[in-house]
Amino acid sequence: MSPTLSRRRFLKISAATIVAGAAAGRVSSAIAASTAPTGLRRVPTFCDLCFWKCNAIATVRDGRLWKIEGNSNDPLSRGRLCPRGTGGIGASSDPDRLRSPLIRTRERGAEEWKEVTWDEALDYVATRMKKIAVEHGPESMALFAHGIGGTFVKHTLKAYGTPNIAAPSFAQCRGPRDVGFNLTFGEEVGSPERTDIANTDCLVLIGSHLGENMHNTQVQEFAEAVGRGATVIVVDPRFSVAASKAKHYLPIRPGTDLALLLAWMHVIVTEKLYDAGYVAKYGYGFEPFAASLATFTPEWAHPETGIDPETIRATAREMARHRPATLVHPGRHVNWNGDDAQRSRAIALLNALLGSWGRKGGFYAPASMDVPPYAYPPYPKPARPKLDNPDKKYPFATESITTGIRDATLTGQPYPIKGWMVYATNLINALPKQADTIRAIQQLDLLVVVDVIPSEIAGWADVVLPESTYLERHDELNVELFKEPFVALRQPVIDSPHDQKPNWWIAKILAEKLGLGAFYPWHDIEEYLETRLKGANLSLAELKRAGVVRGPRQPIYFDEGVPAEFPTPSGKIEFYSPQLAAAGFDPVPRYTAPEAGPPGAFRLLYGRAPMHSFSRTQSNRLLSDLMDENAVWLNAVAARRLGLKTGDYVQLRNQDGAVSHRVRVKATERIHPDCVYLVHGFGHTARGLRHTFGRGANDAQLITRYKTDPLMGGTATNVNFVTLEPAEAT
Ligand SMILES: Nc1nc2c(c(=O)[nH]1)N[C@H]1C(S)=C(S)[C@@H](COP(=O)(O)OP(=O)(O)OC[C@H]3O[C@@H](n4cnc5c(=O)[nH]c(N)nc54)[C@H](O)[C@@H]3O)O[C@H]1N2
Ligand SMILES: Nc1nc2c(c(=O)[nH]1)N[C@H]1C(S)=C(S)[C@@H](COP(=O)(O)OP(=O)(O)OC[C@H]3O[C@@H](n4cnc5c(=O)[nH]c(N)nc54)[C@H](O)[C@@H]3O)O[C@H]1N2
Ligand code: SF4
Ligand SMILES: [Mo]
Repeated sequence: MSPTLSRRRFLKISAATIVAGAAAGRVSSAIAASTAPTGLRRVPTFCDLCFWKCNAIATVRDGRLWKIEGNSNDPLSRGRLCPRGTGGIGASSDPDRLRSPLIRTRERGAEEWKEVTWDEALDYVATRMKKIAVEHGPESMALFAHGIGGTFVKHTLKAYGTPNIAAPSFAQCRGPRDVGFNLTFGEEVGSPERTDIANTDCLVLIGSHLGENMHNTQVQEFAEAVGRGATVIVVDPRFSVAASKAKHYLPIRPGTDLALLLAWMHVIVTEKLYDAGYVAKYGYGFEPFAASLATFTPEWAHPETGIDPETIRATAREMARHRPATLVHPGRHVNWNGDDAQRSRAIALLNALLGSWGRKGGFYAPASMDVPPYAYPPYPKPARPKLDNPDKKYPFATESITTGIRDATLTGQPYPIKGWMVYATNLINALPKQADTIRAIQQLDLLVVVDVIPSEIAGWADVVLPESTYLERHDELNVELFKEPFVALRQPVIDSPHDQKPNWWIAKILAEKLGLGAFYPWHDIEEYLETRLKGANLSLAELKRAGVVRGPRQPIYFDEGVPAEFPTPSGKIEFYSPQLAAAGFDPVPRYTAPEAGPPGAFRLLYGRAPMHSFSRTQSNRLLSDLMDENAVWLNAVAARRLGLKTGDYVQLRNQDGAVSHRVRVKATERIHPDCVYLVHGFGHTARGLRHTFGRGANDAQLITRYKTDPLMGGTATNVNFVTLEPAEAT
């Protein structure tokens, strides 16, 4: 059998010859060094500083981690890591790391612990999980897990019998986008996104702040697109790094993007600038959709968005001029205002008018290698269904809703949740309304946190399990669904410095202590990986050496023979959505103006800085050297009015009285006067994070309200408002 490629749903398997030979050839010079007597070792692995999973080569000199670089055979990193990836070695050497398992000695949240052995810690967890299963049923234990490292913990919890497993990447991030695209094309954009930035002639970024959002391949392709003269249109209330590269920058009033999208589509439809052949062939319900746009003129959108009608017309025409190689980027973190799935659907529809789905320079059709899953025994069927979305209240949710599990924990309905296992997600900073998270935690019989540092969520745990960092462990294989399919290996580069353990070991030993050893027929992780790889006719030895094995490039556009299939109910691109109509929602997107805040208050917006990931990297000394606190962006005119200047310290107070740590002002013309902006991840409150504790302001503390997306349960968080108060400089 030769390794095969599969394209989810719609590409026939084609005989494939693997390009591992080339891979091995190219990486061999790197790997040759691994046997050198100088003490220099080079070990391929993949990055974990974010979810892009770039392939990398780490160098160890005299037993110490020295550097980490991109693997030149990697289609994702293309040989270059982003600043976070390069600084990843600081995760291993972080002096604030968790060192051994801990059991709480005082009340929850007091952050006082005793060190215990792994045996004691996992016995403690297993005993309490068994008690929960007996007294309430295994469904009463929930798992929150984010990232590929959660694979084995999920496996253990499914074997234990719970269906309640969720990650913040759905309701707090890309869920509305995936739902909006699914309703329109029958497919999601995925991660890595299927955006063909490499070939686009016109890139439209609506809030996606590439360049600050450092998802590697996209940023590299964006830079290249700018270099070759592609038109860039950026819509953002903040003059982002991306905006500085734009031909057209539209400083939109926050929360009004759907009005702009409707006006753009109005222009494209009324001026007949759309791809009529594509729409006729693949579209469903175009007429009622087109009719619904009649009143959404640029003049109508102007007072809403603050964008003048001529700019709306000029940008719509420019997009149409470059079609189908125009890419209106779907964004990623899109839970902004509560109408987010509908706004994302409008983005999907605009792309549909431009004919960019399935086309070069638009959205390509990704493929992955076919690496069969490990043949485990079947999981027990939970006695009760998952409870995050009871009675399908959010009918179009495609994944579990973290905040739904939290709500059930608070109310005990539809059934009680008594335990949380938390793997690699800082729920205190990732979920809106911290107070609800903390109240829910107080109702639990058991909170277990697996983390690498003493994070905020670890601070509330009964048991803290210290994990080896990604540079010290194996993980599940990365079988990527991408432009070029590949399989990648994460493997230990160095040993863990203290008593930390990898997730697969923790999950396996816990399963054994729960009497679920039958779900771990493999002896160690290498045996597991070898078995999976054999199923694809690949070898672990090869992957250990090369890090990545690539499949040959497949057709990725309709023009190259990819069948134009749209797995919606109509089998077509749904301009008008009968599914939405049947569920009582707008079948074509409609705009509602965002609610205004209290007088004198600024809408709180937040985003990314190139050198940090979420709330996970601020204690990494290499990355904190590059940025060790955030600043609050404030419009320069508003700053003058308030008597504030750049560098002044302020506290932010929100509409409900929540107050931030002190933070410096960045007074700038580069932000709309209606809003202020913070980089997420600063303002840590966990005392064990000695280096970063209290530095900067924490957006999560100020997000005491959210609006729920009625289609899919996303928690929209750009609905909080703050005022600024002077704070002491020391
Ligand atoms: N360096 C770094 N890169 C990352 C991450 C990281 O932690 N660090 N995280 C990754 C992940 S998981 C995600 S989801 C992405 C998130 O990154 P993206 O999906 O690119 O963006 P968002 O976080 O939604 O949006 C932030 C931008 O939207 C603008 N914005 C806010 N409100 C509005 C509005 O009403 N209208 C418009 N048009 N714009 C608005 C803000 O000014 C800001 O520029 O980043 C990814 N990349
Ligand atoms: N206020 C606010 N909320 C947000 C966002 C925001 O910008 N602002 N962004 C939203 C988005 S887009 C997303 S995707 C989510 C992200 O949500 P999360 O993924 O929860 O983000 P982090 O805050 O980075 O939390 C990651 C946790 O994992 C730990 N960790 C890091 N490496 C490892 C490891 O190797 N093993 C283990 N076991 N643990 C590890 C970190 O120390 C940290 O405690 O948050 C969402 N929520
Ligand atoms: S984008 Fe940066 S942080 Fe994310 S995986 Fe790639 S190198 Fe690592
Ligand atoms: Mo995200």
